[in-house]
Amino acid sequence: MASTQAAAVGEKAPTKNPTLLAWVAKMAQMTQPDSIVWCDGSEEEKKRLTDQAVKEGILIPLNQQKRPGCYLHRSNPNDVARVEHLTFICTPNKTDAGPTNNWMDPDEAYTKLGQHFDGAMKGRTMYVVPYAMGPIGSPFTKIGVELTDSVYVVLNMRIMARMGKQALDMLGDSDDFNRGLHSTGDVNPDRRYICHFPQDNTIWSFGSGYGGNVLLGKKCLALRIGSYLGREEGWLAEHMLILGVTSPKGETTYVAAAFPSACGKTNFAMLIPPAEEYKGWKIETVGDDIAWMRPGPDGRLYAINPEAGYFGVVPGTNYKTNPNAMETIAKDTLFTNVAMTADGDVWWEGKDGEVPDELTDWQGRPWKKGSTEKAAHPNSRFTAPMSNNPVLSSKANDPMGVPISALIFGGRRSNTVPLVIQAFNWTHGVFLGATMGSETTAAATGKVGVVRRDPMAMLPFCGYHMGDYLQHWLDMQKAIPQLPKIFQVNWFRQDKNGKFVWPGFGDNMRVLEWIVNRVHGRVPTKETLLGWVPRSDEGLNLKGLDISAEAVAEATSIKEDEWKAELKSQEVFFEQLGTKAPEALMLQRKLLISRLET
Ligand code: SAT
Ligand code: MN
Repeated sequence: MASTQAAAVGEKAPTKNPTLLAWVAKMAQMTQPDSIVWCDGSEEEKKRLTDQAVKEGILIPLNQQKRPGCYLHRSNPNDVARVEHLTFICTPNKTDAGPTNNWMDPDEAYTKLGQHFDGAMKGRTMYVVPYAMGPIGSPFTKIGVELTDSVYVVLNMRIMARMGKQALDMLGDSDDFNRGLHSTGDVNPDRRYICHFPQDNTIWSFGSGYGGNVLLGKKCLALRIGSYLGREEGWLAEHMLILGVTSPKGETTYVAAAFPSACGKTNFAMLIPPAEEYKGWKIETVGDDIAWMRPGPDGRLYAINPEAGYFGVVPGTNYKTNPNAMETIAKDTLFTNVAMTADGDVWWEGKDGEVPDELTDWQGRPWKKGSTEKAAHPNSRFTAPMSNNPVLSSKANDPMGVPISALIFGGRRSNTVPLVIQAFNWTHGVFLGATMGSETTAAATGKVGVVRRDPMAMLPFCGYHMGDYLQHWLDMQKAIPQLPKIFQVNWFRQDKNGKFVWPGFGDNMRVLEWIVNRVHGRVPTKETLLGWVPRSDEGLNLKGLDISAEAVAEATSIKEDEWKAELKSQEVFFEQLGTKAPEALMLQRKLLISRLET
């Protein structure tokens, strides 16, 4: 059986890569699929697999007049988000994974998951999905191959990555590729594991069919394995959007910004500036979730978006919050766990227009207006090709990436953190990123709305010891002769009635303009104990902004009692890192404490 299968792998394979062939054969021997299909990424293949998914009820065609090329997928209700408690970093030593990751011994993990994978694809097809994270031919780009028994995964991967023949061609005969194995198994949360083996460049994911658990190029390769490779190879894999902002004078500045999942990265990356006050300004998207950054030949830090599509949060998206996203998802989009209207269109909480009287909810049940239950799941998602984005940057496919002038760290904080701060220098900026806190969202299972420390928005995505990761950030200073400036932002501050004080969305352009001006040394600033902030006279452009002076004051305020509590919580985090807490960051902490006390 084993050798017949190996032969079959070789016969139909569109490659002669011996390492790849041997690995596929070995995985097939373990999982025992009925057949093996090598994906080429063609249109013909897309049509064939889509038709098949529709026949099997995995995809529901939407109204093709209203949403051409769009389909709805309903996941198992027990499988609607990333599962951080079931996600493991499997390094030989526990300390290499660090205190912020779940750890499993690699031998134990291979054995344990091996038992689940054993025969898991009987009666199923194994799809071999070669994919490139990054533009084909770019020195930044990494190749992965995902073996999966889910046609939904294949159809998502062809949107999210450069998938198929192009990736296989780029790989050639090299053995340098990420080995990803995925089976939906029986979608049982008790048998669900997302395991990363950084030393083996391997990912095994079992028992889920959802998003970041199974589209292995995204969080698993581009961030967890990516961050590990980045440290070894001297670059940064970050949970950051990348955008270019062009002024009316034609000057383009690129920034990268880290926010936790479901905190508006996609909205910020596609922002439309206020029409009146920002005539002639333009924002263009390079990426909405992940940045791979390395020093370029001119000494600046260059970034690519390794992805080719967006896996964005649907609820709250509308023509006011993000018109470009609405255009992006108008065609050729896969929707997961949204509601459906009677005429076969999609609906979600926060969509434009009247709430329909009747819908089919995300679980396929009848839903009536006024129901206390949400019609769309709060973590329902769209998967859309980035080529649909009306403001896609012409540099999104540039193999050299874009030069980054500013790095921004933003959490979701209803208090404490002011609207915008510029760090005093690189080390202080790393401190600001390291001490980020954010209120949890529906992007991961667990309680929503509790503040947790989320350094650089990488808490769930750092593939090694968080202390080493922060030290790597500090060390990068020496490798980048022209350092980007570092900023911290918070769009989510609330007043005492729980109302957001800053309007956010398009008006975040005002903060971005200040950041751009600071980068180019054009505006004066005010020093505070936390960092530099906009001056009240020559600071943020508030022209035409429909909010009170008090609200702006509230959004930008620094309250010392809140900061005393914040420092306590930061202390707990640093203590967790033990001896690996970088000395330079501990000194930053001490300096901040002394500034607060004097
Ligand atoms: O990890 S997902 O891709 O499911 C989305 C996210 O949490 O950012
Ligand atoms: Mn993300």
